[in-house]
Amino acid sequence: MAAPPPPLLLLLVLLLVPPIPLASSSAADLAALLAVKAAVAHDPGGALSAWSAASATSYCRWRGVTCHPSSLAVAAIDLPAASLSGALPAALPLPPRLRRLDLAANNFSGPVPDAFLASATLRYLDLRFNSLSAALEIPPPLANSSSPACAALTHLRLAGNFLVGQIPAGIAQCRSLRVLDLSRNVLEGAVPRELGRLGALRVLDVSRNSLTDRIPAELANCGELAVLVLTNLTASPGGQPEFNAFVGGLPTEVLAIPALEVLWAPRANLDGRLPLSRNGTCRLRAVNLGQNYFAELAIGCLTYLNVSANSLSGPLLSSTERQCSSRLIGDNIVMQYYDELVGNVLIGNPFGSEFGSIANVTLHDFSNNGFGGALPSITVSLDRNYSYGLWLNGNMFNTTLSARFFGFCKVATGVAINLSSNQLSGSLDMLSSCISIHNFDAGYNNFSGSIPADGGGLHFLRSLVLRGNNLTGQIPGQFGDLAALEVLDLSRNSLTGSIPLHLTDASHLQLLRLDHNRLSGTIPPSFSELAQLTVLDVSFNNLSGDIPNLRHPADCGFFIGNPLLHQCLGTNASLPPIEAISSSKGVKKWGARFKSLIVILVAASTAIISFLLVILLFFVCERRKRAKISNLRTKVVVTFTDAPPELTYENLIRATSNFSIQNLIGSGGFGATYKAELVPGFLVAVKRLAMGRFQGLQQFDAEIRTLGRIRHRNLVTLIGYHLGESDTFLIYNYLSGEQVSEFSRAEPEQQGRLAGGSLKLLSQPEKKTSQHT
Ligand SMILES: *[C@@H]1O[C@H](CO)[C@@H](O)[C@H](O)[C@H]1NC(C)=O
Ligand SMILES: *[C@@H]1O[C@H](CO)[C@@H](O)[C@H](O)[C@H]1NC(C)=O
Ligand SMILES: *[C@@H]1O[C@H](CO)[C@@H](O)[C@H](O)[C@H]1NC(C)=O
Ligand SMILES: *[C@@H]1O[C@H](CO)[C@@H](O)[C@H](O)[C@H]1NC(C)=O
Ligand SMILES: *[C@@H]1O[C@H](CO)[C@@H](O)[C@H](O)[C@H]1NC(C)=O
Ligand SMILES: *[C@@H]1O[C@H](CO)[C@@H](O)[C@H](O)[C@H]1NC(C)=O
Ligand SMILES: *[C@@H]1O[C@H](CO)[C@@H](O)[C@H](O)[C@H]1NC(C)=O
Ligand SMILES: *[C@@H]1O[C@H](CO)[C@@H](O)[C@H](O)[C@H]1NC(C)=O
Ligand SMILES: *[C@@H]1O[C@H](CO)[C@@H](O)[C@H](O)[C@H]1NC(C)=O
Ligand SMILES: *[C@@H]1O[C@H](CO)[C@@H](O)[C@H](O)[C@H]1NC(C)=O
Ligand SMILES: *[C@@H]1O[C@H](CO)[C@@H](O)[C@H](O)[C@H]1NC(C)=O
Ligand SMILES: CC(=O)N[C@H]1CO[C@H](CO)[C@@H](O)[C@@H]1O
Repeated sequence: MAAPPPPLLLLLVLLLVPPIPLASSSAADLAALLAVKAAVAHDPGGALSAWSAASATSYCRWRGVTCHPSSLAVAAIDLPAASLSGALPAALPLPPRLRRLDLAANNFSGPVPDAFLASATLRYLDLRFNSLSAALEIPPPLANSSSPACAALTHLRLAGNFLVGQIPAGIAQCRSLRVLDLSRNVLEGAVPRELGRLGALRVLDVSRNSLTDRIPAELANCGELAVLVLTNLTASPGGQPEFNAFVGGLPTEVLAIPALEVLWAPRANLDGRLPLSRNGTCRLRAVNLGQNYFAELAIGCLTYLNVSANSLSGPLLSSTERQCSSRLIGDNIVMQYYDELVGNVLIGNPFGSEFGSIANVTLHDFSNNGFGGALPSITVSLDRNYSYGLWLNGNMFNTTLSARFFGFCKVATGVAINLSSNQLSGSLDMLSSCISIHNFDAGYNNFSGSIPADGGGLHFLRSLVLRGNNLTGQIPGQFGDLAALEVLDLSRNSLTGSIPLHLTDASHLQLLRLDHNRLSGTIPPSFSELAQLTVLDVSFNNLSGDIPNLRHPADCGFFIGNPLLHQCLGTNASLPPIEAISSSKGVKKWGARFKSLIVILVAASTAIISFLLVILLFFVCERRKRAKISNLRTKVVVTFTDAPPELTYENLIRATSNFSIQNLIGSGGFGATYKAELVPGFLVAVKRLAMGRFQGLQQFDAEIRTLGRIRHRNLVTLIGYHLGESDTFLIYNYLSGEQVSEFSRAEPEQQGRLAGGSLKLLSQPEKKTSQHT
């Protein structure tokens, strides 16, 4: 309870602390601090244990509290990640001269208190990753204040809460805002055009909400805007998925904001042209518009460009007309966003780890579009020590490799190229001119001729994938000279001759696939010396002789289809460890023998212990696996009354193409809605709730409660739901246009009853469940 401080105590404060320029504010400060304390229901870490009326005289020394240097006025409260929880009352007061409030990563609930956004002194407000709910409202300015509400606020960070309703247009009053982060909430409606009045805005992040509508061209008035994040796909497990689905294209004016450096909007349902102007956007460095419907493109000076999986077609023309630095110009906050966004999207991407740090890499991803014709000659202007990654896979390029195409190899420190799944043909000879190549994937094309032997000069080559072409001739032994080579995949060609012995000198080889060729002869036994070789696939050739003893357990499937090859004996459990081999090779002095005996003994006992551990681990894992499998089995759809038997989890996933954007019919109020045709003529609308595992029930409940309120033209009666570990959705009857208009003519009362009816069904479920196994 926010008890006012006892007057006696206050008097003590006044007497004991000698120079108090703003004595009157100290009472308000103390009251505000104690009100925060009172709102905290749980403080398992004891973060606020010293916050008590008993030590009121020294509140400036309470944990997390910072006072202005020359007064008792509280300037900052910093209690991030302090394990605090409790409901913040809407009327929670703030210390009158507070400039910074950081309560991020706690578990506060309730609304964003009015005073937080009404304060004329607060500059930095960070409430990210709490459980705040309700609609966000900008209150009128505090009484007696001459300045508008939130006039001083530069950072407003509310990501990772459960804020609902629309983004309030009133945020435009917060004239000083530089960073506005509203991501990962359940906000719906449009991005308000009033945001264009925020002249100082540098960062706007609205990703992972349920926003719809057009991107307002007025945003272009935010002349300082450097980072614009409309969607963000990489969700951590249990994190909130992306439901923003906008309408129309990106306004040209927004793309032309001179300060804009990072534009992030993958799978945002955007379409139209992508007018990256060649003139004005030289600052633009990172653009992710993957999985949209853009159909036309011009490339600026982009350090990161991702337009994979759009509808782009025609020839790909490079249009970098003038030199611009590859470096980001922005301040720390821009760099931070760049690292976070680009870094995250590259996790798990085999090219991503190629160059170590993303700081000195330019990446262009044009994959999975309809580009055709000749390979582009891309002019990248790279600063010193920059590497270059280029994805052109999954297009329809149909020419040969040319010297012009490899032009960037001369300026880049390292190069990675993915050309897989095109219709390229001709020889691979040009490849040897790209000395800086690290990673080259030209699989599933129609390259022919032999593999260039001077590839032995590509000393940085780490991964070479040429599978699924029409290559003939022999495997050049020169690959053995490549000390960096880790992956060599030449499978599914028409290679002949034997496997060169010299290949086994590529000591870092991890993966070697030579399957589905016409190789003959024996497999060099010295493959057994390659300590890192985990896959050696030579299946479906014409090899003969023995299978070498490999360091890693041999998978007999990698040797089948070679009728003359001796029988595969499976794992290599009998092979002694490397140390034992090397010492037995050495000079055979008595001491050395004794040593090797010890080594063998130690190795043997280690092996026995490891064996036991492995068995133990196997049983533990097996139990886990079983538990997991039984979890997976509970993909249950609960249905009401007389829902047809086709209404199963499996069918829903299939009928929505795994919630593909093609089936999206709307988005808003807690999630996105998809149309699904379960059997011909039987349509349902599936509303997938935007939430992680923790918020699940809470939001599910809220959805059921607000069902009556929500007017979605395609939602009428709830016929079932699925409440799963990672995914929850509601299933409604899908009404055609006619039925919808009939429904909207119904009396409000009737609508209420309809929703009430669904509710009742939920609470007394005469339900049947369909089990998916
Ligand atoms: C946060 O608080 C809510 C109650 O407000 C509770 O249901 C939830 O479990 C808490 N979450 C965590 C992670 O502590
Ligand atoms: C994007 O999502 C990733 C993964 O959840 C997260 O780490 C990152 O902070 C998000 N970035 C932005 C700018 O929202
Ligand atoms: C670039 O500038 C030139 C003249 O400076 C102008 O003619 C052209 O239209 C501009 N291009 C774009 C895409 O803005
Ligand atoms: C481009 O975006 C897609 C998703 O839209 C992602 O899978 C891919 O890894 C991205 N490419 C790069 C080079 O980051
Ligand atoms: C390559 O594709 C273009 C269309 O993109 C087509 O006009 C041309 O005939 C094709 N060339 C070959 C050799 O297939
Ligand atoms: C990037 O390049 C600059 C010089 O161009 C160098 O100082 C810096 O160390 C490089 N960083 C990395 C991670 O390679
Ligand atoms: C170039 O970058 C690599 C790492 O990417 C670094 O090890 C090297 O020192 C850099 N060289 C120069 C000249 O900056
Ligand atoms: C190249 O792209 C294909 C998809 O078209 C993908 O399967 C392959 O893993 C990519 N290669 C590398 C090295 O990333
Ligand atoms: C592959 O190239 C050869 C000529 O080298 C040609 O005869 C064949 O038709 C091409 N195949 C495809 C699928 O384009
Ligand atoms: C491979 O190339 C030969 C001619 O070099 C051609 O006859 C054959 O059709 C090609 N195979 C494929 C699958 O394109
Ligand atoms: C397989 O190799 C043997 C010699 O090792 C040869 O006699 C035989 O003709 C080859 N078979 C095929 C189908 O090439
Ligand atoms: C200086 C001034 O405007 N003071 C006013 C502050 O607000 C209260 C009521 O909220 C008035 O009583 C004061 O006169």
